[in-house]
This record gives sequence, C-alpha cells and structure tokens, in this order.
Amino acid sequence: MSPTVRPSDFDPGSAAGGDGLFGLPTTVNDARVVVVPAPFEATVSYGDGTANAPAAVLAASRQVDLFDPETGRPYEQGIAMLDLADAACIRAWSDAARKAALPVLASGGPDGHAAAIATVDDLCDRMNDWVAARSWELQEAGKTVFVLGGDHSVPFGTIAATAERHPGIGILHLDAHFDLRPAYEGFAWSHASVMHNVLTQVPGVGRIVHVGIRDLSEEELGISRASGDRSVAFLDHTLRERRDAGEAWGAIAADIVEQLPETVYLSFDVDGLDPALCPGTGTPVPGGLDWHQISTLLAAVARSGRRIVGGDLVEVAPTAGDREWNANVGARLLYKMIGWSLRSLDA
Ligand SMILES: [Mn+2]
Repeated sequence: MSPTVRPSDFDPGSAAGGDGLFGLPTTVNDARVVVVPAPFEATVSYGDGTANAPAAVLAASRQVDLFDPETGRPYEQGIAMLDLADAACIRAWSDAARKAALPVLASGGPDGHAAAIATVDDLCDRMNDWVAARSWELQEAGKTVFVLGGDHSVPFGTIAATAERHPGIGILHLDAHFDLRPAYEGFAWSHASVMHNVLTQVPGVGRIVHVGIRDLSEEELGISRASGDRSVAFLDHTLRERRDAGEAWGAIAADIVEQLPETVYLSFDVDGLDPALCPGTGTPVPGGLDWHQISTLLAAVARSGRRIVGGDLVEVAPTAGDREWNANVGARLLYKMIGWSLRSLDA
C-alpha cells in the first residue's frame, strides 16, 4: 500500500507548516499509520502531567525533520493523529478518575476507599473500551496504530486489539519499571500493572520482553520468573554489566531481538530512557538506555525480519520552561518507532 499523501505543493525539506502530526497534511483517512491520543493519567503515583503529552508532542512534532537518515521517508506513507477533540472524553474521564484517586494515593493504599476505587476502575474501563474500539476500527481500515499516552495504563486496549489480530505476538517493553504489579495502591488498571494485566488477560500475547528495568519489586521479579518464559527480562544493570565486560551493544541488541517472536508490538515507556532525555516523566529513575542504544535496538528488530505491527509511547510529560525538551524527545521517539515499523512491514 503506498497512498499518495503529498499534495504537489508539500515540500518535506521545508519547516513543516501543516497542522497535522509532524506538520504533515495527511488526513486520518489517507494515513497508513494513525496515532491515537490518550490523554489519561488517573493513577499516576508521583509526578503528573502526562495527560498533556498528546497536545505537546503534536506541537513539538512539527519541527522534526521528515527525512530520517536511518529509516528514510516514513512520512511518504502517511502519518496522522486522531483529532485531539475526539479524545476529549478521555481527558474528562482522566480528570474525574484523578479526583477520585487522589485521596487513595494520599493515604497510601486502598483501605477504606472502596467507593473511590470502584469509581476509578469504572472510568479506566471506559478508557480501555474507547482505546480498544478506536484501535480495532483503525486496524480494520488497514491502518497501523500507535497510541500516545497518557500514562502506561492507556495501551491495554490497543495491545488486546493487536493481539487478537496477531496471536502469539511479542511485546518489546522498554521501561524503567516492570509494570507487573497485581493492582497498585488498589487500582486494577494502574499504570504500574499494565503488563500484569496483559499477562493475565490477553492470552494472544505470547511473550513480553522487558528491557531497561531497574526499579522493581521482588514480587514482580518473581512473577516474571514464574511466567514460564512469557515474561523475559533484560534488567538495566545486566545490560550495563555486559557492556562493562566489553560486549558490543549491537550484540546485546541482537540477543534481545532473538527473544521476540516474528510479530512485535512496541510498548515504550519513556522512563526506560536515561532521565536526561525525559526529565518531566512521572517516575524517573537513574540509569536507562541512551538515544543511540534505543535507535540501534529498534533497527535490530526491523532488520531481523520481524514485523513491528503497532505500539505505544507513554509517560512523556511536558514541563514548562525547558523549550519543550520532553515533548521534543517524545516526538522524535515516536517518529523513529513509526519509521522502523514501516521499514519492518515493507521489508
Ligand atoms: Mn511503564
């Protein structure tokens, strides 16, 4: 599929002047890749602001150069984001759920908060249904779907929709955290539980390969180890030890890729990166992967012959006064993810 998405007067080398994602004039109908904005952060436990990411990443994306020396010309295939106004319901549910969640978070646990937790769970259910329905419809129309959070609770519906189409799919999960907690602070759909919910409720996911994990509970490590290889972890310190022992990152990346099945979904929590690249994110942790390591890893997935059929970018949190650095990195990361996805699908 190679739709023509460039009107004759569109110059990809000029500063993008369009209103769309990456400054492109592409409509959702004409796009091959559609980004679903999910401005939702009901249960963030530390810093907030990730619900502002879709608008901020959209704004920052307009100054990303469209030609990418690694992935080529992903824009030619058409990339568009659903109208943020269409996701206004998500923001409203997030605000209502956040209001209900704050007293629970402040008291550090669920005791005595059954009604508030039920409210939050219900609003999270609605968000999950909305994201799953949008993802499924767009995939039905032949689109490749990426979700832009919001916190890490948002992609559950997309993962479920994508796994239904591609049984046995693997998730490449880049994150500082395992997100394997069986509910967190009482919330079934917590950002810290998304991979646990995937393991227990999405049988179509054959394996999760976690990379960069460095802030975890002993219980989560136990859940991963007891998963019968459905959860395979490359903890951040083990990656560091291998590099310190002289192993090249390319060889380590090949090892990670080897653990993935043929069809891959990317779940990218920006806090998997060095926090210098995402200082605003809600739960930053020292350590993590640098920009080139991530780029090399995504390239290795695509070049291995595996197909990247979708993904999400979550926990980007714009902050004031930093020239929108968080959103800038987020926009560039999203473009790399989409670019390598398209390369992998067209190989
Ligand atoms: Mn996460």
